Amino acid sequence: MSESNNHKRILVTSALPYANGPSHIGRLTGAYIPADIYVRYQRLMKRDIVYICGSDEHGVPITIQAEKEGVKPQQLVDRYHAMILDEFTRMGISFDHYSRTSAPIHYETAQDFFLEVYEKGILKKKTQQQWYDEKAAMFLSDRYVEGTCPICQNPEARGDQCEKCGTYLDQMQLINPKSKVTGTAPVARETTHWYLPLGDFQPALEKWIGEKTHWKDNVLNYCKGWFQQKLEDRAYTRDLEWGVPVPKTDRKGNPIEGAERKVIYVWFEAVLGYISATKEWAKKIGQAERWRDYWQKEDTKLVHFIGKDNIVFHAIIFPAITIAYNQNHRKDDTYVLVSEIPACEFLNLEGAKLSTSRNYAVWVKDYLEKFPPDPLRYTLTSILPESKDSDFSWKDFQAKNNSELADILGNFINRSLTFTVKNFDNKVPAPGTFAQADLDMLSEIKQAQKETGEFIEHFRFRDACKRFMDLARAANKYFNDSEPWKKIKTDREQCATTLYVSVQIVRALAVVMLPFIPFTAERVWRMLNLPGRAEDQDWSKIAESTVESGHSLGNIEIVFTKIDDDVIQKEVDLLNATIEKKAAETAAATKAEPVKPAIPVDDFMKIDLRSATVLHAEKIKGSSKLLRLELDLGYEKRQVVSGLAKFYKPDELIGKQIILVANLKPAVIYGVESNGMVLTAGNDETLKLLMPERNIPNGLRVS
Ligand code: B3M
Ligand code: ZN
Repeated sequence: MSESNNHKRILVTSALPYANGPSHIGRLTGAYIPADIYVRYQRLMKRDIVYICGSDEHGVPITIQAEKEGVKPQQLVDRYHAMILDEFTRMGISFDHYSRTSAPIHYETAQDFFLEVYEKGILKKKTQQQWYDEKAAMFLSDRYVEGTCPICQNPEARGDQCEKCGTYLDQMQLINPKSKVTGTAPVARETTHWYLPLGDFQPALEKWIGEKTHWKDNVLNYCKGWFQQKLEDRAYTRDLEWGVPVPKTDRKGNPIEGAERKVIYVWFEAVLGYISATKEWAKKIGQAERWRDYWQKEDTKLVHFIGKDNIVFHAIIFPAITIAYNQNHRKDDTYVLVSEIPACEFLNLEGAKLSTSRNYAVWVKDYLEKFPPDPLRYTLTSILPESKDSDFSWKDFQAKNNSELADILGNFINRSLTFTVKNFDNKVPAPGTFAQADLDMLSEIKQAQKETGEFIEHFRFRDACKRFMDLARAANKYFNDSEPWKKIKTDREQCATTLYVSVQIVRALAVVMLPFIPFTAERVWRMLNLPGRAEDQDWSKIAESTVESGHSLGNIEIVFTKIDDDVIQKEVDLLNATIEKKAAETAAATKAEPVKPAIPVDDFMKIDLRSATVLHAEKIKGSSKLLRLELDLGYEKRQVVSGLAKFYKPDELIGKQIILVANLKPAVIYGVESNGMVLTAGNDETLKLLMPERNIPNGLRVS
């Protein structure tokens, strides 16, 4: 997987976070912590690397939040852009440049890509139905409409994507759509958009991904799934006010009919944000054309760090747009395709799903008010959801801080340096003859440096983190076994050797820990009183470089403070309080209806409930609420009329098993005879059919 040898330079991107709220640890985990480790390591390897990111400031996630907060979208993104950047900075995420998609240079880039594919005739202009909210008088783009996912039945799938199963949806596929704006059921109305015919690019994409045999399974499996379903046309534009406008004229000045009030779909421009941010970076460093090296030279390794919900956009959509752009284009203005997509799975919190809307999260700014950044970086790295979802718990955080960072790493650094300062007049002593244990320890430094580096190159950050901590483990053992506190009295020379070797380990640790816990690394570097910064060192020379005998050490401080149980308990309580508050709110919102007067059990036994399967369902003419169902009760067939039309499409009911009140007197509803009643729960908004948990024979008596 490590292709660095074939590449002259590396461009690393982290997903552009929506500037619609503060960051929580889930956001931090997927795309930023691992990227930052990778980048810091590559810098130490002296590779040509640029790390790019920025705020994603368009799309419905922004406008919905702006409406919620009662501010203009621009005000919203200005506030959160600054806040998110500040949080990243304080967590030590070391972007070379952090831009934003409302920057003029981004508009230019996004419009240039649109025009390139538009003018080549690749885009298809089509008039199709979209969900329209009559009350709000607007088309419901993307997250403005929610409904049931046709694939996994998640009732809260969004108009663009189902978060639960990851399916990239066309909003018209949603079952029981509902407007997020007014809560009403939308109607289908025609509108015209430009579509990218993804299907036309499928052969090229399949061939290209076919060569990426080293990619992570999660990414490859997602892609395979989409290819199997066949890629379809995807709308490149939206009916929205907020976003990058569709250009009104092409590059020759000819008008583009129908461009008014249309913007480019956020995902089709946000991915180009990586390019515009690189352009901005190049300007910033005074080499305006430098961005081309990273985007337009084939020996660039482009690495996208993302969360799994963004895979389709980085592995299919962005490459498709790029292939479309490059087609029959000047050779000196074509773009590279992504080389690596180390996508992460999701992070859970104390065994439950993180949720911004329920405020069930650990917010970065809250965390930073109480703890330093490095223990969180370390904990998140050690539990990174690299191949499956993982879980953050405060207890685990405490254990990682106390038993690993403080007891192993911090302890070794402190005891070895303090001992040197006290017994050798603050100076690194001259070593005597190296015994086997000393030599073994010195070669462990080399081994740790090599293996940690290899893990990072292969995007195995958990293993890398463990490997670097193993060096500290080995160092502690070495220090214990050498017993310098005894040797100082019996064999001063051997004691000096142990301390000399220990100082070399501390130095090596400062560099090896840097990608993971950069703040601590620099502190340790200062304690060693070495010139420059830890981040300026050369990773590949860690084992060769030494701190000379006679060198004076700096001020030795405790590097990690232990965290007490009660401090951790407070955090756990805070999360529990959030859950309880939400539960109380939900309970209050669904106030229990009063229970009806008691009846003798015999009365209940008079009701004959039976299982039945829906054989056929259709709308009843003239009614918007009623469906006519034909049911199979095993021993007979029945016809019933039920008020399900608002909640279920006839087709989706066929084959479903339901529970029927089988001995109701027949009634005629809308001219159709109904012989029974289907059991449902919920109100006019939330109605659901009751169904057996698994299939049972039809006609079974239910009690
Ligand atoms: N803003 C989604 C997200 O924040 C989206 C990523 C864009 S990457 C180009 O998860
Ligand atoms: Zn789904």
